[in-house]
Amino acid sequence: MKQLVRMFIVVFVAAFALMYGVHLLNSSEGYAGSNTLTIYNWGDYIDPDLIAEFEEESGLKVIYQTFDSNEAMMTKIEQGGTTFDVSVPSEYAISKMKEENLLLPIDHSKLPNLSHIDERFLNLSFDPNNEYSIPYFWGTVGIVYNPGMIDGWQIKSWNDLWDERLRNQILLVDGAREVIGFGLNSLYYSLNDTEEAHLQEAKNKLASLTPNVKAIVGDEIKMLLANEEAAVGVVWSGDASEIMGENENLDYVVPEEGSNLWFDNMVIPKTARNIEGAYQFMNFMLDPEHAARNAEYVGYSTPNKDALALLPEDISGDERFYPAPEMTEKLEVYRNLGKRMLAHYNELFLEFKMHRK
Ligand code: N2P
Repeated sequence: MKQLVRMFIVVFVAAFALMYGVHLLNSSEGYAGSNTLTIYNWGDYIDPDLIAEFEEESGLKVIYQTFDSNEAMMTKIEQGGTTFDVSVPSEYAISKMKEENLLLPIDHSKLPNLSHIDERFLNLSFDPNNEYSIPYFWGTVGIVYNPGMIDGWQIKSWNDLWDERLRNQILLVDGAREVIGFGLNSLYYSLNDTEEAHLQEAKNKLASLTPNVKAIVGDEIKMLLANEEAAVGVVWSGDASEIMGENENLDYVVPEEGSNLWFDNMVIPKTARNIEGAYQFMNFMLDPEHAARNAEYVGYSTPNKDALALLPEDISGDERFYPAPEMTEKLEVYRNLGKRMLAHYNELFLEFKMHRK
């Protein structure tokens, strides 16, 4: 009997220890030991072969998680409980995260491959001297469209989207800044406008676009447009380039009223556990050969000048995706409008989405 009790205690203690261990692992999401590196990136934003190669080269196991908007990413990091070692916010999010003390400063001496980045993408106003962020991809927001599905019509402007020939033909990227931004741009306001009257005007104008909007979608927007499920999409440039690689009938335009120029950069969140690993990964991605392969795979534009030189001419010479500096002059970069105004943009976007239902 005594033996039975002892056995029971041993089993009980072992089960408890196991449960406690599982709890410890779960309580800090993503963290599974010092030989791991946790990356939090946009969906469809890396060539998976590069992750495998990095794991082999570094001996680290990569835990890879994705997000589909800056807002979702920031909320998750702000809430805590995560151990992301590297993330890839856009410029206004970087500025906000800096303000909220969510990022670690970056030691450039640990990134010898930073020398491959084109100066044009360094030292930008959202992060002077790249103290907290390292360029990953850049691009524009625009309209990808299928002229064959709309009688050969060449779309040129945001205002074209309201044309009744586009009934139920438009797919929109699921982004608050993007949608409110083009609403403002269609009225010739800045996409950083904070005047309430202008924002309400944009909201009402967007509400009147509803009959033309087929859906607001995430990364599946590429598949839907490539399969000709809709004639028009409001997308990030790199998505357009990928769609056009799948279906030659499509074209991409940055609307004449103006649009967004964006920069996504790698950062080390304050929550990082493997800082050395984060540097190793960033330096790996800055290597020209890796950056070129990544750009070719995901379709986005690389800020790495030595990677650009390795890309085939039909990619690097395509002005729709590698516009010359004078072509991007009239475009606007999203500014960090402050916590309250950014929340207000999100609300307006949510109201627009509800209005559709
Ligand atoms: C990739 C999303 C790119 C984000 N799926 C543009 N900032």
